[in-house]
Amino acid sequence: MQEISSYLDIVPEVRMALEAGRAVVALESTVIAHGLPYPANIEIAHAMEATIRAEGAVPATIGIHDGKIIIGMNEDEIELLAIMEHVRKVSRRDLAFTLATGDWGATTVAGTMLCAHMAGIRFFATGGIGGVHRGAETSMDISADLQELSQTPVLVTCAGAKSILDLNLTLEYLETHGVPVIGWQCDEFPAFYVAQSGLPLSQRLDDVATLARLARIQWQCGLHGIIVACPIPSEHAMEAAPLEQAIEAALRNAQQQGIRGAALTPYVLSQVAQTTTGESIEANKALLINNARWAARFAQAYATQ
Ligand code: PSU
Ligand code: MN
Repeated sequence: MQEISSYLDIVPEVRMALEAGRAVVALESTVIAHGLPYPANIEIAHAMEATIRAEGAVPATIGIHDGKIIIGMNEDEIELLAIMEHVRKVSRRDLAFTLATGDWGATTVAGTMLCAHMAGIRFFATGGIGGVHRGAETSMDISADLQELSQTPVLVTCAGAKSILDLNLTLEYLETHGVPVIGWQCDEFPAFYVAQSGLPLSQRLDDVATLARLARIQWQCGLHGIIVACPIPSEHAMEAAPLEQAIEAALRNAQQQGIRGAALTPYVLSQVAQTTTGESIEANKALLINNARWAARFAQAYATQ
């Protein structure tokens, strides 16, 4: 029987950092392949890595190719994912399939958490998590990201979730499944492009030392994922009303065209980016870099605690 590690291809820089107990931050690849248009996707992927390095931590962009989970994709691999047409979107259910077929795969939040955990990485930066979709009471479309958070011990730094989702139901689901949602220097769940959602969080932290202590306790107690929700920096935040119009139009189009399941999130993201003519891409970039910076600081605080 093969070990898990025979499916992992951990680049030397990441391997050495992990062995030395240094700070490593995982990055997802679905945001590159399916979340943002070219060439913004590739610029942002590099900018996030550079931000993590500038904080003294090691980035590890995770993706799949040729039957291996790549932990620390190189520039060429990131470029390929960014331009390729047919990249599989890999959540938990897709991992074995993508490894078995040798396809290219971009990992979602769930897929990245799972692979990061296999490699021994505890910290992960992304933009927004998946969640409970609007209308989930009939469609049952609930992102596997939420289940993953309830079973895999990785801390996910994000800007909350997009209001293409039902954010209230998303928080309810997370509470039911025992996932802590920490407001990072904020009292409300952030709504991605918009700093506030009107939904209060009961747990707020302002300093990295307490956050690192919380993470250690969570994992020492055998508990699993943690969400740290960082609002988009105010100078890049968008106005809620036009965004809501763009989202509603995109959801109507999706319904008319019968777009459902795993294709729904990428479709709505691209429609919203088109109608907000690039403003949403700039905001997306700003919040991803902000999250990368904080995730690196959290990982550093944890490593040196
Ligand atoms: N939300 C975003 N941008 C993204 C995603 C979500 O604002 O790129 C991606 C993430 O990879 C997330 C996935 O894990 O979409 C969720 O997809 P689904 O709803 O099919 O689980
Ligand atoms: Mn879904």
